[in-house]
Amino acid sequence: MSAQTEALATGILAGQRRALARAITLVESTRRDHRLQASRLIEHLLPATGKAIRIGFSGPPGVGKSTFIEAFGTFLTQAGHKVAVLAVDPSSSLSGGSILGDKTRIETLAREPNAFIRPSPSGGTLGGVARRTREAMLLTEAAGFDVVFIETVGVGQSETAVADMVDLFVLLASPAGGDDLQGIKRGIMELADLLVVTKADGDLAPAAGRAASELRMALHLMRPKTPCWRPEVLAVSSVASKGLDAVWDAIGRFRAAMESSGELAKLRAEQARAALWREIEEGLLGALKEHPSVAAEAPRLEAAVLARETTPTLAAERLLTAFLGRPVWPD
Ligand SMILES: Nc1nc2c(ncn2[C@@H]2O[C@H](COP(=O)(O)OP(=O)(O)OP(=O)(O)O)[C@@H](O)[C@H]2O)c(=O)[nH]1
Ligand SMILES: [Mg+2]
Repeated sequence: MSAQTEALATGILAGQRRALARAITLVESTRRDHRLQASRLIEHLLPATGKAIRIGFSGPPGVGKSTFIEAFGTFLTQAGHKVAVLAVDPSSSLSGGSILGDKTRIETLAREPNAFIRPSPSGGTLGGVARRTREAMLLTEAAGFDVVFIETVGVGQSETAVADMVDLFVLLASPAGGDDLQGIKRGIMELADLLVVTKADGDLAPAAGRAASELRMALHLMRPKTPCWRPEVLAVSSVASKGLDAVWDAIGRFRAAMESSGELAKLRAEQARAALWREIEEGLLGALKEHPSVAAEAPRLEAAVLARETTPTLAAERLLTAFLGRPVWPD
């Protein structure tokens, strides 16, 4: 490890925000030497990671994610926690990012000395964005943050990517309710360990209560993710700071149940294994596409598949043979 990396590691372990921010910049860099340096750094810091509770947040647009993260994050820092807020938003290069997209809503939290906020890395595949967020999470843990929030925008596969890196997945729902449960997809609902109905204040309070009951009924019909925890539904008001303590209490009970049953260690081990194989898949695909013989033959074979002169299977076999330098299907 270079002296520079050593100094970064020391700074991070001492909880220095500048060192943390610089290390995350290395993680997000596309430069090979930066990525290598970042990987060495994280490997070195690994023993200092893993102590935080990792919480994912998702929910439809406008449900109140930013406002909730601001209120809940501030609630926790005031209770003495160190809270890191990260995001997975594959569209952030276009939209400007989820959390910091609306700076005004996280003003209080951003000023808290015990909070660290970093918008989603931008650009690249969802896999690439998720990897950089996962590594940033490890760095914040090494820097002493004991609560990590990871926000996702409610699009496509990013919920699954976030659920694959957190201990607990929180789905925010609006008080609107409705027959179709506000369009929350069943697959997303099945990821949730905790459902939080937002805006339970003023005129919306009764609707929030009804939405919570509906969600509880819907949950009864679902297979639990883990044997040691039944997903719960809570109602909160971020603007009135109501119900935040109940959310933290549920998170604490979730963590206790997962830890004492050994499920948390199992989940994290499973996540690490899956991350390893995703890295291998991405790495292999990248190497394949850059391979000179593959690059030379790919356009012609792709055209042949489109013109229905050959099958995707055979074309893939030829490209893989060119990559490996030996037949994929030996006789
Ligand atoms: N009454 C009430 N309104 C809220 C509450 N939380 C959020 N809102 C309002 O709901 C709207 C959306 O809130 P955001 O926090 O921006 O929601 P979001 O989910 O981050 O939205 P996107 O980032 O656009 O997906 C804003 O007008 C908020 O003021 C709450 O606890 N009570
Ligand atoms: Mg938002």
